[in-house]
Amino acid sequence: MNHASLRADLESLVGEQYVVEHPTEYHIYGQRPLLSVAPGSLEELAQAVARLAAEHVAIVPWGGGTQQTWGRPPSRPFAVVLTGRLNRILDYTPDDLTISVEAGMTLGALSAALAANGQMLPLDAPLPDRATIGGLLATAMDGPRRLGYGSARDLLIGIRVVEATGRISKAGGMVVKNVSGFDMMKLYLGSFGTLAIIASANFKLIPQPRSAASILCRAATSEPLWKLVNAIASSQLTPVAVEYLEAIDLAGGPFALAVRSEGLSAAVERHVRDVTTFAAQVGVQAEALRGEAHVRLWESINNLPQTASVAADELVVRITCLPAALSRVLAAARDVAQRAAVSLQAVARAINGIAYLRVRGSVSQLHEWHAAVLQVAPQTVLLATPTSLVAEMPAFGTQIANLEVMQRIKQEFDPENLLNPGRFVV
Ligand SMILES: Cc1cc2nc3c(=O)[nH]c(=O)nc-3n(C[C@H](O)[C@@H](O)[C@@H](O)COP(=O)(O)OP(=O)(O)OC[C@H]3O[C@@H](n4cnc5c(N)ncnc54)[C@H](O)[C@@H]3O)c2cc1C
Repeated sequence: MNHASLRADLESLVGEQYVVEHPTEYHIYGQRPLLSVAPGSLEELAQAVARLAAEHVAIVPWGGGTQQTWGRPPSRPFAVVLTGRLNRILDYTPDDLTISVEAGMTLGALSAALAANGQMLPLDAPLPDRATIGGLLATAMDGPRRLGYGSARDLLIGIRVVEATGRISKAGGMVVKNVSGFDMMKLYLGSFGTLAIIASANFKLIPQPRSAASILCRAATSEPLWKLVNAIASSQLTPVAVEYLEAIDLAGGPFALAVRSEGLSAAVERHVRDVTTFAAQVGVQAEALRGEAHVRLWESINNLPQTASVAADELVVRITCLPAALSRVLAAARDVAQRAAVSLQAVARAINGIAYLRVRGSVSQLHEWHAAVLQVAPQTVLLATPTSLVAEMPAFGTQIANLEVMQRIKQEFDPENLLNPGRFVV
């Protein structure tokens, strides 16, 4: 690679102040980038990617940097392409309940803009004031409210990306009902930036609810809470989140269930009443939280999987399993934690079969815990790993579905393996 001419070309493209050689930020598991470049428009992004590709330089797309420890570290030297300057609203007609935003916009900024019109994009992410829309889509991050509103997969209606060659392409559009056909945009969801850099995304929106409250149910053991989950799941109630919690400070007990209701006041009050009744039937205390206490509880639930500031002895994982298997999987994870003497915190989308866990202990304890958890939950993904373990632990579990299909798609999109090399399963 000719460093000097690459740097000069990128500087003339995006402006001198937006290219930094060997920046001190943006390191991943101790690896520092060759350079960072911050394009200010879609065209600059496309041209910067084309220029890096021409020099065969690997690229790590970088949004807010909150999920850069997910998966594996880059397998060779890389440049980071920052999306932070691509943070504008491109198209927003509140009456249509649709919006188009650039990928570097944070979820927090987007939520604030929508709140001004009484609307929302009901996606939850850790550290919303840093997490960008691009990063959220690339990791297919999901939050507790996916129970009520669906995940990004259900809210995304269009996407614009820059491919590994610098070519701009788009899929979907700005209408809620797109014509049928091969749904290309879903490919980029959860692709960890290995197929293209997401430049902008279009979403359908939801009116903000008139009223919201939580019912927090605490128990000394987990069993009655799973009975409560079953009672809620088989009832007519439609809470937007049913979250199982272990060792969460704000929940105020070793085990808890947080049920979130949003909508008309009468519907919210019915949830409070009925969930309290179900809780009493299984011998569990229930408390209604409103206003600030309700908001803070969900912030702490959303932030549990954050990986922007993990301790050196901390492992953060995402487990997916059949919803019916979740209580068994979490009990096994807890038993092993007790045996290995590691501390464990968990939040779990109780009706969706998804859990996020934080575990702390020595390297050998974490190793023991993780190996045992893989036995019961082979689809356990590592979100943050102690640096000394990152090379040995299987980042995407031991049961990877459709690997061959993913390899063929990667080969088609990025034959030189320039985008996030080593990060994902392909
Ligand atoms: C190892 C790995 C492989 C991936 N493979 C693909 C892929 O093949 N295609 C793709 O589009 N993206 C794939 N991705 C990319 C992406 O990150 C997906 O995890 C993402 O698209 C998940 O979608 P989701 O958010 O809807 O599902 P998730 O949030 O992952 O949730 C999975 C849901 O499926 C349920 N579930 C799990 N097993 C079963 C089962 N056997 N029967 C019924 N329900 C079940 C769980 O209860 C859970 O509700 C893969 C990611 C990883 C880490």
